[in-house]
Amino acid sequence: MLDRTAATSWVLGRAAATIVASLYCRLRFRNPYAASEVNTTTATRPRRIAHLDMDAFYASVELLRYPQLKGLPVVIGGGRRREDDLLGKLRVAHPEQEWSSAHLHQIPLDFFPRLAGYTGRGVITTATYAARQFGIGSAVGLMKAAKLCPQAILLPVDFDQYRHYSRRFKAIITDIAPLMEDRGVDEVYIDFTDVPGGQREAGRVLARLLQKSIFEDTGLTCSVGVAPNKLLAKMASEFNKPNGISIVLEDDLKTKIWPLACRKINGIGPKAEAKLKSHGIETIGQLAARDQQWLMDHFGERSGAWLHAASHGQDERPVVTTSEPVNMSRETTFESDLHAVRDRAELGAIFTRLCEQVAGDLQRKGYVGKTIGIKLRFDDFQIVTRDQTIGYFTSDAQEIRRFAGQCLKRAPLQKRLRLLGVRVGALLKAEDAKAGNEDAARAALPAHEPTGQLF
Ligand code: TTP
Ligand code: MG
Ligand code: MG
Repeated sequence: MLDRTAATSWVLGRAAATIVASLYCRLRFRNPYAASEVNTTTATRPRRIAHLDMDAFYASVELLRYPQLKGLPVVIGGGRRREDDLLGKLRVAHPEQEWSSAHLHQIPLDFFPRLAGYTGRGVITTATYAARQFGIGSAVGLMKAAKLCPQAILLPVDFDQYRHYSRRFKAIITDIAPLMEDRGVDEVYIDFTDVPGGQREAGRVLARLLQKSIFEDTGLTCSVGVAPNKLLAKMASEFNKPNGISIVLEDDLKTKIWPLACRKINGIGPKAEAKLKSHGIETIGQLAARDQQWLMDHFGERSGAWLHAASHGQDERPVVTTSEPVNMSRETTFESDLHAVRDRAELGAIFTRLCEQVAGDLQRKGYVGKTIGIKLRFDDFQIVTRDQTIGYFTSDAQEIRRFAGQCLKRAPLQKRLRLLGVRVGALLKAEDAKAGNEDAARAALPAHEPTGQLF
C-alpha cells in the first residue's frame, strides 16, 4: 500500500483559450438571492472575482467514505487505493461481519494503518486540519510526518474519486454562477460581477450560497475569497480556511495585503522570494514601496512591471471559462535512486517508456507540441529542467525521445536520480498544425542523432 514504485503521473498544464463575457446574466432558479438584481447592466458594477478552494480536498473526500475518521489526524499519501485488498483484510480480521464497499463506514478505528513506524519514500498529498496542528501537510515526507504525529491515520490516494468530486462541485458552481475558470482539481475562479446576487454584501451572499449548495450536494466544505481581481481573490480564499469566506476590497490593500509575505502572491515562487529577500524585500508592502523602474532594472522589464502591479493589488486578467492544455508530461519516481551511468540501461528503458506515454497522451487527446523537455530530481531533492523548442510540431514517441535525450545531455548527471520526467509543451491541436510547415521544418533539421547520446 505504501509502495511508490514508479508511480507515473501525468500533468496537464492549462492556458486560457476562450473568454466568455456576457453583459447580462440569466436568472438562475437555483439562486434564491437573485431576484432583485435581474436585468441590470454591468456598467456600474464593481468587479467581483471569487476564488473558491476546497478544504483539505483529498482528505475530505476520503472522510466521506470513512466518516468515523472525522476530527482525527489523517494524511493521504503512499500508494493507490485498492479496495479489494482492504475488504479482503477486513474479512480475515473480522470474519464475524460481512464486508463490502457498503460497510466502509463501519471499519473499526484500530483497523486503519497509522503513520507510526512508516519507512519509505512517500510524501503527503494533503492532511486533515486535525493533522496540520502537528506541523504536517502537503509535500512533507511520510517518514518525517511519522515522527511528528505517529498516531495519524494514513490513507492511500484515489484519484478517480477526487476527480469525481471535482467534477461534481464544479457543476454545482456553474449551475449558479456560469463564468467559472477551472484552475485544477480543487479550485476555481468565478466572476460574480454580473451573477444575480453577486454584488450583495460585496459577494459574501453568493459565496455563502455556493458553500451551502456544494456542502448539501457533496458533504464537502470549501473556502471562498472575493476581491476586485483574481490575484487578490486567490490570497483572500486562504484567509479564513477552512469553510470560510473572506472579502477583500480595494481599500483593504494596506491592511490585509501589504503585511503578507511576498510569497503569498501567486506567481512568486521560492526563487523570486529569495531574490526579493536579498534586496531586503520581505512583505508585499515593502515590494509596493519600491520604485517600478528599480524593480524593472533588477527583475527585468516584464517581471518588474508585474511585481509592481501585483504589489499594488492590480490584476486585469479575465476569468476564462474554457481552457486548452499547454503541455503534457509524464514523470516517475524511482523505487530506489538511479545513477545515469551505473544504471544506464534501466534509466534508458524508463526514459523511453515515459516518452511513449507522453506521445500516447498527445495522440489520444489530439495534440502535437514543439517544446520538448525533461525534469530531473536528484537524491538531494534538487530539481533540474531542460527543454528545447524544435522547428515543427510532433506527437511521435521516437522524436520526443530523440529531443528529450538531447536535453538530458545538457543536464548535470553526477548525482543519483530520484525522479525523471518528460514534457511536451507549446501544444497545438493536431488538426491545426499545418502538415506542410511541419515537413519543411523537419527537413531543415539534422537527419541523424549526434553521437554520445546518454540513454
Ligand atoms: P490544496 O488546495 O493546496 O490543499 P488542500 O485542499 O488539501 O487543503 P486546503 O484546505 O489548504 O486548500 O490542494 C488540493 C489537493 O491537491 C490536495 O487535497 C492534495 C493535492 N496536492 C498534492 O497532491 N500535493 C501538494 O503538494 C499539494 C499542495 C496538493
Ligand atoms: Mg484546497
Ligand atoms: Mg487548491
